[in-house]
Amino acid sequence: MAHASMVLLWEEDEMNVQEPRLHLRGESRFIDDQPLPENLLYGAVFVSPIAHGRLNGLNLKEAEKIPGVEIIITEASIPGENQIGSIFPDEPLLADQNLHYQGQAIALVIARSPEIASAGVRAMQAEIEELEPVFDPRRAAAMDMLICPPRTFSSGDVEKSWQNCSLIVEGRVDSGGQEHLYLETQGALALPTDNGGLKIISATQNPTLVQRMTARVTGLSMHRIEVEVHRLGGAFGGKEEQATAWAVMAGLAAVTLKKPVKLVLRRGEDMRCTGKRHPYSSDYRLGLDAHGRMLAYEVTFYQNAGATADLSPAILERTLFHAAGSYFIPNVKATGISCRTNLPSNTAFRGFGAPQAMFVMEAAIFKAAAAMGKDPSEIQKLNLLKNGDYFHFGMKVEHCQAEPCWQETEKRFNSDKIKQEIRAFNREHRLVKKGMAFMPVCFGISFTTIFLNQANGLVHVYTDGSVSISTGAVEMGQGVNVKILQVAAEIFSISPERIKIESTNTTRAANTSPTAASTGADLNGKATELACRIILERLRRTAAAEQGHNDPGRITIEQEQVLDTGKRTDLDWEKLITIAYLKRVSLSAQAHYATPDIHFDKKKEKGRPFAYLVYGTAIIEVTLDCLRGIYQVDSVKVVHDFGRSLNRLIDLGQAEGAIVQGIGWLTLEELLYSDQGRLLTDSLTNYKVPDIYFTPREITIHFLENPNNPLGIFNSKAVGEPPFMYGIAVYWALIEAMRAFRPDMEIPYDSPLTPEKVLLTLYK
Ligand code: LUZ
Ligand code: MOS
Repeated sequence: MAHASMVLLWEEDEMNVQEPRLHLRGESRFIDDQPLPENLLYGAVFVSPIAHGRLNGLNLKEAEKIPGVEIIITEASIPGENQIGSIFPDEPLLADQNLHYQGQAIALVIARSPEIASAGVRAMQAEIEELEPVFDPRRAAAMDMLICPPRTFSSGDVEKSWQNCSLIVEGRVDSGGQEHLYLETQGALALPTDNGGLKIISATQNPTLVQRMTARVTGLSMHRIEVEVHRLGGAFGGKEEQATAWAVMAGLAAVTLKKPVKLVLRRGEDMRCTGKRHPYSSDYRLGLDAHGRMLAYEVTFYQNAGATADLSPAILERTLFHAAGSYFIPNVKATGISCRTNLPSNTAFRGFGAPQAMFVMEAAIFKAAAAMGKDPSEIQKLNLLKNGDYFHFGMKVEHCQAEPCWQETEKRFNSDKIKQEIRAFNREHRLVKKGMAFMPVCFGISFTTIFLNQANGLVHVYTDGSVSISTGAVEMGQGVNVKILQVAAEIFSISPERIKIESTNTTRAANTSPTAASTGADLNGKATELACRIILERLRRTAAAEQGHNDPGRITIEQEQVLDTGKRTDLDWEKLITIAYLKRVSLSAQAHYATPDIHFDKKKEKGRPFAYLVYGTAIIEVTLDCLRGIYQVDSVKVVHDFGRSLNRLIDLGQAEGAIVQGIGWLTLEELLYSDQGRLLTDSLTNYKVPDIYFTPREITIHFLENPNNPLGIFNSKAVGEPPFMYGIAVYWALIEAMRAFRPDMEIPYDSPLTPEKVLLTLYK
């Protein structure tokens, strides 16, 4: 089937790009924009004002007196289990006696208006005995406050290798957290149903988790709880696990009162109460030979998990998988320690632990390069993964695109010339300096939790020839709905206008995995493909019978025409559907897809956890004002392996967005807390994200030709997360510019490199 049609689908067929258009124009309906049911009640949450302590009493009297306050729900009024932890049961929905972070939910006030609910919250008082909080992951580790036992992934023998190294560098590297800043804050609308059950409209990446946890907390069975998800206003991982609490609270209140309940967080609340990207503090030791070949790498990651497990163990696991970045190092020992601290529980965020690992690897390379007087890119290039290498977790490197991407980047963007120009510029300018750095990325695609790599798709063809598709994929602005629509249009060879992607709903797609790990289009697209093929096969048999033979192998459908041995018949799509219906042929199918051949042995810490890997290389150039510490990103130039892109415009948008978000993580975005664990940067006036002025002047992304990736949908490659890590180059580009101004400066290995930190470092 002509691939051109797919590109047209996007570029010319306006009908079918409604979703992104709505988003772009601000016309998407979020939870807060839903039409309001009658008798709607509103929730507000009373949260812990301290980071660590004991709750000795709660005074509800004043709040209960306020007219319009309907009920105040505490842990004592929970009918089922007060527990929403999914990896470990360590997370009560509403606090019991133990308070573990500022912002932890203690009680839920339900009232006739949002204002009354907030007034109710303000009127509440808690009797609290304060305990000493811990915020530093290393301190937590020293106190043995761990989320789970440490894990070590290793290959070769680092201990024996140090003696073979001609250079060993070591050090400590820190990277900060990151606020997701999805446009739509956390929220849910819960509606009681006739049968004593619930319908919850939730802004979640994980409708099945909301369903399961609401069942656990309310005591209802899962089949009584229908979770419906419309298009989200962004998520970035922030709604993989942490959309759950608010949806469960709304659901709990709705079943308790038998009335609809809405709970939507305000921006400040959302920023203060929900978790972020995990800050990491890490120690490494890297050994190299005289040429700069990396021989041994030992690294220990202290992950600041916050107060509960949430997804931290899975995130730490991905950190360990990506410890060596895009490089082959024969001896690796990577240890991950998930540390429990008195902060809101940190959670999934685009990259899921991999960016933190790769930042440490790049820091080690930078330090080694500085010690050897080499350009870091020499070491990077020399050590890139190649076919036939093994990852330290035992997976063989195949179809490797690390070197092709690197070489294409050098060639296409003439990196030698860029370097020369920067040197010339820096010679001529005293107070303004430029810098550049490379960043190769290698990112594994699949949930590292193997069982999550499954999806199902439900396809109905209606008698007018229109098609309805339901999967577990959640559209959050990443374009997964358009991609799934393309899959069905391609398999049936029909106009995309005939196809509708339905909302994500647990009644139509059961037992779903979160839309996460960049796998949404692959897993749900493949399930959709299988379901469409089942129906297509029935249609071909129907057409064969209609043609007077019984050889479905002769029948094809091309652009809505039914062909027999390549020749046009008088059947078209609509006629064929009508005939199939009259002949009592099923026009619906459901299919299940599970990624084949992935496995991991957690005892040996070896296996083949990924369906495939995504590769690419970026160059980032910056200009630094050495008097003020302010800087701009001049360009980002990338060669990226999209496989055979399913939709170039969507993929480009994902890559550009990820790159800018990655740059933000390493530069402007700084989370500051009071010494009592209160988030100080809880609004957009004091938490800076890249805006249109800070966005790189130029982002050029070249699509590497790579048509063969059978485990990606239609040979494409997953795109959501991998480009995030190109942003890491900005840190080293800035350091290069700083060193051009002050060669003897002490190099900071502590992200983010805010303008303030640049200035203080330059003039220390
Ligand atoms: N979520 C998850 C993820 O549960 N497992 C993963 O491996 C993963 N990877 C990236 C992003 N989200
Ligand atoms: Mo995720 S970090 O929800 O893919």
